[in-house]
Amino acid sequence: MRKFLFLAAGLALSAPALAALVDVRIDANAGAGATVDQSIGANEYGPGNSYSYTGGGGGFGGTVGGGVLYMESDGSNLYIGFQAGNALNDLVTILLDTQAGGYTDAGMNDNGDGARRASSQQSINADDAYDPSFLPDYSLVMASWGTVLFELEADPNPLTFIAFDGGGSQPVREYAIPLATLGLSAGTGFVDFLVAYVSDSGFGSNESIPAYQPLNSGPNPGFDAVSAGYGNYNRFYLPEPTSALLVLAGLAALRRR
Ligand SMILES: [Ca+2]
Ligand SMILES: [Ca+2]
Ligand SMILES: [Ca+2]
Repeated sequence: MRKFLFLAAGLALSAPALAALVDVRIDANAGAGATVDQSIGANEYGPGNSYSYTGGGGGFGGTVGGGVLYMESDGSNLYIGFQAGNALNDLVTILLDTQAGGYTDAGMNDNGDGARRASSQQSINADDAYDPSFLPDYSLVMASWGTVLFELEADPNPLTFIAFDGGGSQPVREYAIPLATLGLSAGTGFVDFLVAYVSDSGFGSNESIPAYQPLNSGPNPGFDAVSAGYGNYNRFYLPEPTSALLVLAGLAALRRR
């Protein structure tokens, strides 16, 4: 019911009120997931691979800013595909908001390794603000050495390790996360996310998915004490007939105007 009310309200609002939520994709095929084979096949992530999200910024060469993030789901897993826009030398940090509550950069601090640093800090010396509606619960980091999943925790606690895969494929990386691991269940809910790109030492880039002009148009935040932060985020809806039909009906009505 909470989601129904949110969707109904969202459809009634003008675009600027939703500016921080940039791209919304809806999984319209509950039975079809992706295949984790480090290759993006035709129609693997929705029709025409339309369950995709692009970014902005090129301070580290466009690996994330010129990259594409894909999502798919079936009854068991959330599938995340990433097509790098350039060499994957640094840490592609995908913050996932799947539950009520969550964390801010200012409230996390884990320097145990580069992936923990990127997940809890992004640019190491600045508090990188997110949109107030975006409070991530998990972080998936893709690097040349593989992919690692954490549950986020508040400072002074270390992040909770969940899983590691040592496959270092590029330019395409695919990974599956059981829905239950993210506190999700088949047929309900959505995943909000943003992607940052940070060096192992915590030197922040100006690249992000989705694009966020204040960050993307400036220099890399690097080791600075001030960052433009990540003011935008995206959403992927798990298949849920009622909500999906409601949104599609709303979009169709808008197109007819
Ligand atoms: Ca699907
Ligand atoms: Ca694939
Ligand atoms: Ca930070």
